[in-house]
Amino acid sequence: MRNVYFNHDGSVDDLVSLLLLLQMPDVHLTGVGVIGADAYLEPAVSASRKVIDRFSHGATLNVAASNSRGVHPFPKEWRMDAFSLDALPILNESGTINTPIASKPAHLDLIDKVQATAGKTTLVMTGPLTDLARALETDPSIADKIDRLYWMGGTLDNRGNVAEPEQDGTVEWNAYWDPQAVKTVWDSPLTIQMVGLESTHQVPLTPAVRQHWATLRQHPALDFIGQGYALVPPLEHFETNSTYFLWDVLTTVASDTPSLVTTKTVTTDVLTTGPGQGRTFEVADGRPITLVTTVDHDGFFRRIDELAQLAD
Ligand code: AGV
Ligand code: CA
Repeated sequence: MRNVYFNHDGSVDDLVSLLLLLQMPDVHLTGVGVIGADAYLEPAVSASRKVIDRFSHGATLNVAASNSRGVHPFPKEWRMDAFSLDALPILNESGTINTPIASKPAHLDLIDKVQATAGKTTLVMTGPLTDLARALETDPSIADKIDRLYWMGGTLDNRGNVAEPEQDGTVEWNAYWDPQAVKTVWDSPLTIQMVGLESTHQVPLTPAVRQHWATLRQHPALDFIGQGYALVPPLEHFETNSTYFLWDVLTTVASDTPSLVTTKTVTTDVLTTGPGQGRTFEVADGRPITLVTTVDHDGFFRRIDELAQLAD
């Protein structure tokens, strides 16, 4: 069994990632932290607890709420999705929540769970890196107990997904929310696998993908996935600022089934000031990371189906 600690930010693909992590036969999920970045914190924490109640096969876990604050807030419209996810009937059949809230904020919970776990822990993070940066600042020794970080964030091709004033279009949102946190993690000894926008472009949410999930809705986890992705815009005629990709799900599934992606080692750095702040870029003599480059599209979607059906 691999120990995994998951820190996410409550968007549709973050919660689907949580659900899938709970199905992976070789994963022992040791903890979950939620940061109020791309979602309001309360519904994101609540929905996470309900996903664990409904889909964890009885494993006991708790959910730590983050008190981290970002530099550049996410659009309110996107953050509202967590209220809808939290209200989905499939998460509310029992009317009660059993999974407790952890006693400490997410960055301290991360330290506690990593230190209390025998052997090493793999980190999967699908939001900003703020909680990890704060954890490393509080207790740098956790780096010795972290096997690897899988992070959804950044892009190395200068095609960002932030459409806001005072930035230059080269930056990915999770990096933009807290650029200094990315730099702090880059300056740490952790082994990093980055899933940036260049690979997630290969797995857009499309009407065909939605239709496929609709035909499988007799499986509760695929019903949840279909309901969740019904809240957000697919890639139809052309890509807009709001078009959804399977960003976090690719990161999570690739952490468990590496054969679905190809990777390359690159040396990189992070900008923390000016209109490109949060930009991750290649540079000779930079910090080595593993970048996911291509995805087996059909194999990826088949793996989601397989994992989700383990929740039946
Ligand atoms: O940049 C991708 C990250 C992922 O972690 N998030 C959404 C995913 O959870 C931010 C984001 C970028 N574009 C978005 C985002 C959009 N159109 N709607 C909601 N969130
Ligand atoms: Ca996310």
